[in-house]
Amino acid sequence: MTDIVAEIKALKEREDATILAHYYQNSEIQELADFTGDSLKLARAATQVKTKTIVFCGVHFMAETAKILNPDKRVLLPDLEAGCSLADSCPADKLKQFQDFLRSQGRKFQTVTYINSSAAVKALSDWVVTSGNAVEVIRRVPPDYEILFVPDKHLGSYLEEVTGRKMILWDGTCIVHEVFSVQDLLELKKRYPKAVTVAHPECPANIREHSDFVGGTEGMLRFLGTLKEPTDVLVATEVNMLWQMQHNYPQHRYHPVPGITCACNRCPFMARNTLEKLRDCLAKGEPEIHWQPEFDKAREVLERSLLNGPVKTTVGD
Ligand code: CIZ
Repeated sequence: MTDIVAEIKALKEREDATILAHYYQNSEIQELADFTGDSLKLARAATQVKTKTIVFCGVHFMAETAKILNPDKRVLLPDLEAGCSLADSCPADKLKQFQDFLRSQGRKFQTVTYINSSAAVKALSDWVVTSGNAVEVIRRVPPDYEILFVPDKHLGSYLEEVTGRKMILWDGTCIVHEVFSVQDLLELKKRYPKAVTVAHPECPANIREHSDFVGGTEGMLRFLGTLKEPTDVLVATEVNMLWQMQHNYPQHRYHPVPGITCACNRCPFMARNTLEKLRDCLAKGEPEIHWQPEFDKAREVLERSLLNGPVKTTVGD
């Protein structure tokens, strides 16, 4: 065990803390976390935590969600600047303006919001979805309502295809999934003709249409478990996911699909969390996510959407 890992473990004991880490965190952080998962799994895990403190190794909206679901716990995020391009693409005041405009046109709609959004945006929503429960939640929207889907237009268009529900789509994208190069994917397919391709639904349609499986990170892991033979797998999602794949299904060989401008697809926001910052936030008890007035309304929406009953249908199932 390296010195810093030993330090973090000792501080975790001292501070009575649980470490939750998203699959897009670097491997050292995932390795020492108590729970790893996608947003849905981690949001649910956050409600089961027994310790007084949760350290959320992920991005801001995820730590905020953990706090909203656990008002009495102290929730720490190693770097407060760990943001999200999707959340930034949909400011609450712009969403409110657009909702008011639709209402002024007499449109009857419900707002379905991807979890990659601020609490203020969640508070303006009817539903919050993750890549793991979006299909199930969209089936709960009454058929006589239109759906305003925010903020990810690619995930929204994928959900339109899967559910057959036409949606009004917000014009937001994830900077990581937006930049996969279809040319490089086709090159990789030539190099590994027997490979299967898995892509996240935040990818544009030109990547999804060349993929054998489209789904969130938990869905991807389940899919890999169904492959009978050791297989070459081309992966179009954040590159740290490969560690989790390798960890769970070491029999396959994983190849990241590169982005247009770089050799890998690493989320710069997720990468802001490091072992050093994790140690320091445990030692100092900050940065901490503090309760905000909009959390009360966001909590109602999150509980209704994420915690009510078991998830039966997931993206990619
Ligand atoms: O839902 C999540 O955690 C995200 C952002 C991606 C995924 O599919 O896990």
